[in-house]
Amino acid sequence: MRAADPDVKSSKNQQIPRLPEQTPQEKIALYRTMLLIRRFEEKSKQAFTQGKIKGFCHLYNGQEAVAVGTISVLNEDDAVITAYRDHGHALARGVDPNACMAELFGKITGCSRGKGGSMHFFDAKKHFYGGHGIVGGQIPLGTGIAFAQKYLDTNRVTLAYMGDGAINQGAVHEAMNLAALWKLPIIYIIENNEWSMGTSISRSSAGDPLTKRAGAFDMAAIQANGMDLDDVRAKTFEAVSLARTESQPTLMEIKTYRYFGHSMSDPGNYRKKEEIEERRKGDPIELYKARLIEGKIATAESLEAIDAEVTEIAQESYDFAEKSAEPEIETVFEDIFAPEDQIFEFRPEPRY
Ligand SMILES: Cc1ncc(C[n+]2csc(CCOP(=O)(O)OP(=O)(O)O)c2C)c(N)n1
Repeated sequence: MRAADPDVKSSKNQQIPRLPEQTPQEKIALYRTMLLIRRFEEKSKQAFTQGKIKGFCHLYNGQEAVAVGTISVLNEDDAVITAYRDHGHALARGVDPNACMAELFGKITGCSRGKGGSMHFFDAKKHFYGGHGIVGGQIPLGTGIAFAQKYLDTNRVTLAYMGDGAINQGAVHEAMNLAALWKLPIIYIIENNEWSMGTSISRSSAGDPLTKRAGAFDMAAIQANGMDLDDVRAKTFEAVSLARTESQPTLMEIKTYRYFGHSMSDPGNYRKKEEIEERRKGDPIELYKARLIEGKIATAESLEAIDAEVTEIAQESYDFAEKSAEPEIETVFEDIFAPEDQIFEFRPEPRY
């Protein structure tokens, strides 16, 4: 583990496994997932403008390589928890695009039965634990999941994402302290897109890089380039290996950029068009596409066909959401308490 700051401890374990070589099919599949997220969100942007999606809608455009790269190194039963900018993480985790779009439309077929909306996607079967609207609120929850993973000897790990603004929340630091103290298998991922609503990072956060914060807890730290899928994968793999083999937490900072406003209702007057245009030149999907073509892993034509396929999936999800029913009024009283069989079982001897 490479420490991003001299004050931050590196792992003592020299036996960190190497990121396995990917087959061409696996690489193409990651391109497909990034493009699916992009096309899905273009469709949701359109639906919002048409008034079919109500409430908030935070787009992930520009940040796709973060969710896809990080989640690609997980096992299927590892946990993912994130903030309200959650469409990309859910789709990367394999949540059904139809259920995601239906959730945006507030329909009963949605992944949270139409009661969560854009900020509260959820799919326990995929180990995707939200979608959370309170800035930083998902971090103590994710830490609790990692605690349970360790306590129950599961050998699973948790990825807990937050924005660069969330790193200043007190609860984030309380959670990181406990994770370091109890050696929990969690990776805290700061998606640094440089903006917290209309506030630039230079006006919100002291200390650069943000991974310096890990030093206070003697926690490993690492940075990645969020516009480069391969870099995200390699760095996340290091952190995940450390969590799985040594049960040690890591703080990751992934540098990225969002192309649209904070949410669909934000005209984004706080930054110049030229800034966005400049950043679009380093688009993670275009970069990866060029890499696939240059490496003769795929042809431009085959990638065009993938584009057509995922564009169709996005359209189908829109049609599915449109046709689906609204939740019945009685459902408002459902999904409030955990079902009996999901209640956490305490063991007499704690294992942390
Ligand atoms: C505790 C709390 N305070 C304030 C807000 C209002 N709010 C919503 S998003 C946001 C900015 C967060 O920015 P960041 O963490 O960088 O995430 P990003 O939107 O860039 O993904 C704020 C202040 C909130 N939802 N929760």
